[in-house]
Amino acid sequence: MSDSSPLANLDSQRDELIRQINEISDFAVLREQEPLLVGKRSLLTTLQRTLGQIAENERKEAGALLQGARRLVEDRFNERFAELEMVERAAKLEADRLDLGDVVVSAVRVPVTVGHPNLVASTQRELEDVFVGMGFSVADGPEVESDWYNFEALNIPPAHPARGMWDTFYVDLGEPETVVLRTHTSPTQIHLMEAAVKLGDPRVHAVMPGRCFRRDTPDARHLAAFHQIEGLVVDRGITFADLAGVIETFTRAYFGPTISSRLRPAFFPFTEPSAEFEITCTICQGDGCRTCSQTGWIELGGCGMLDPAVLEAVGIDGSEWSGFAFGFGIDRCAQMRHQIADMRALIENDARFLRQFS
Ligand code: FA5
Repeated sequence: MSDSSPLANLDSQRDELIRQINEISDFAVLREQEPLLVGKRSLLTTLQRTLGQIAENERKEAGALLQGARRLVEDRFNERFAELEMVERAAKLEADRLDLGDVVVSAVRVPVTVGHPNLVASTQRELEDVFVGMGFSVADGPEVESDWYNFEALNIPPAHPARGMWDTFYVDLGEPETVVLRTHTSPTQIHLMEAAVKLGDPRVHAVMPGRCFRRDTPDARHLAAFHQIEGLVVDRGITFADLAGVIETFTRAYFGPTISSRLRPAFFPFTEPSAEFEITCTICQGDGCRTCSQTGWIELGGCGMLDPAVLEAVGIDGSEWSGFAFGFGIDRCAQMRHQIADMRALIENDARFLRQFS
């Protein structure tokens, strides 16, 4: 090939093109450079066009040389294309795999929380167990009551000052103050005694847990919607000693032998005599704290012997039958058993608090 031939530098031009191809390490760049390296705008295509300027006797050989150079460049280009395409695909797969990995990892990292009964519900069940163990059955009553069940049958006539003991939510059904959200579980006593009388045997030995409502301002030991467990025994020859024995047995069974309890004279219109039932405050162990208003004692409930007026209201002969009743706060029991300084924690749904009792 003469020095003046357009193909005089073909070998070095071919090597330069192969060097450029080798240098490219990015698939997108290689694709972008394709027209310049091996395509229509490439040096080899330009040289192809110069073949016409070469003397006819040399043209065939020149064409073969150019063809050989093109094949080498194109082979190297195709190899590099395949290499970089593979690298690109592997990177994409790796990115996809990482995405999936994240999902899997985050799914594993998120702790699986399993639900469990609320502390008040489990306390209610424990209290029921204690009383069932003492021979009581478990009954249940409506949360919406007529004025008669919540007050009148319990010896609290309209306008009686004792109504002030319970700040009541009324249900507006047209006639004012006739339907209430029950303020205590005591109306269930009336339902049970009525049912027993209907069956012709006034004997009852039952506890009645349930939700109650009062217009009480929530504080460390009060909620507006709370729970009580009512107890009722009607039989022949029941005395205050039976009541005191049941309360003492319950306290030891539920709170353990280290908790002291005491009965203090009190007034409830539906029991006579009546008492309030208190236990040592478990938050301060009796020293006095905010929860027990510095008294060292926490009131759990009220109790007493059934008032003859109540027996009469349900048609039970008070000269033949007698009985006692009690009503405790279930939330208050949970609070004291688990030393919860503020009862409002029971309804705040703070998972960190609730998890302690799973
Ligand atoms: C009564 O409700 C009577 N029915 C109890 C009773 C039953 C007396 C049978 C005699 C015979 P008292 O209002 O004191 O009583 O409430 C009893 C208990 O319910 C309280 O000691 C307390 O433990 C709980 N309690 C009352 N109000 C609330 C409240 N707002 N939040 C949480 N617990 C309460």
